[in-house]
Amino acid sequence: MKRVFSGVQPTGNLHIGNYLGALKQFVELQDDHECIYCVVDMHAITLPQDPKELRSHILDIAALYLAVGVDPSKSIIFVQSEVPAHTELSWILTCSSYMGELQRMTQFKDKSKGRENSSIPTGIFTYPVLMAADILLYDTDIVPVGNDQKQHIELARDLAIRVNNRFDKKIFQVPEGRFLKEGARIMSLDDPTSKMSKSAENEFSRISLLDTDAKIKKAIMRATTDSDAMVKFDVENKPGISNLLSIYSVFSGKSIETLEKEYEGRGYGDFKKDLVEVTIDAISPIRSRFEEIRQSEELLKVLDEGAEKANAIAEKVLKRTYDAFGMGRKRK
Ligand code: ATP
Ligand code: LTN
Repeated sequence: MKRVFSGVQPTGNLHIGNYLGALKQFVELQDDHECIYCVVDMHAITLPQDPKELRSHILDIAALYLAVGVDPSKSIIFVQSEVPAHTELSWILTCSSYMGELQRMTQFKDKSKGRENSSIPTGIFTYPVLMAADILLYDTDIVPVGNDQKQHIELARDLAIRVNNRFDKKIFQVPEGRFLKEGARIMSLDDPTSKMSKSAENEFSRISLLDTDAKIKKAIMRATTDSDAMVKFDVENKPGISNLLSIYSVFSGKSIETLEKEYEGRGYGDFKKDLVEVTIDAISPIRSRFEEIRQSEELLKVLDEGAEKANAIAEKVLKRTYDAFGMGRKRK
């Protein structure tokens, strides 16, 4: 069975972009793959987090994994900082990476824009190396993520190939990204030229998986569209309605062409009203399952067991890497 690994940062509640780009794939893959899903709290601290909120968000994300349908009897679910090998491998990979390749990462460029070198946190610079360590530590074949992570996956591949070539031996499995055709990049509702984000200031720019029905309705009814009122998919000229069409399509299972036909000549009002209904139908069961799981002792047990299993796999790969590099003393 091929192995799958992915992670989500505990920096806030998940939105439908996270769900449609990443989590939906987590669930689809678990029947015929060996899946490992991580709550990446080490990544979250690349920017300052309130300690109490971070602790709470870690459990929120783990509960959301379960609420969307990740099944702990099939998949391993764990918290990154509970497996020390992530930071250990990250250092080794840091010593195999170049400043130039990290400087080219668009996420780093975005997050450091307008700042002097002296005030750019080192963590946002080396973040993709830690992500590569996450992936390579489990001999991962497939990494299901949204489109925004393409460049980071490419770096993980480059680092794996570089180390393998250096020792002329397969130390690391070379992973591949898995991106969905629809949903891989859900855009912001108030600015459809930038991606929907947990951290954007305007809460109506996103739909969170834990939003109330009233909030979902308000966000969709307010969503930016153009003035010609034609329900047509055209990302370049009609980015707002195209984004809403993508969301409608993945939640309803209907193709974009079918939806275009259905709403021909009917304007945006009808379309948005129906989209509200489709979105609420998809999200409200997740919300009610979340409430139950988040309070349960079961959640803590799942994470304890997950960390134990993850540690066992990661230790082996870390030892293999230490042996290749000649680190420490030889042990059995
Ligand atoms: P944000 O920028 O929204 O604060 P993030 O990108 O920093 O969040 P994560 O929470 O770690 O990050 O992302 C989890 C998963 O969700 C990743 O696989 C990422 O590619 C995916 N993802 C994030 N935003 C979107 C989006 N707008 N559309 C599709 N997938 C997304
Ligand atoms: N950088 C990712 C989160 C992440 C991840 C990973 C995803 C950290 N480590 C390993 C897949 C595999 C993001 O979405 N911001």
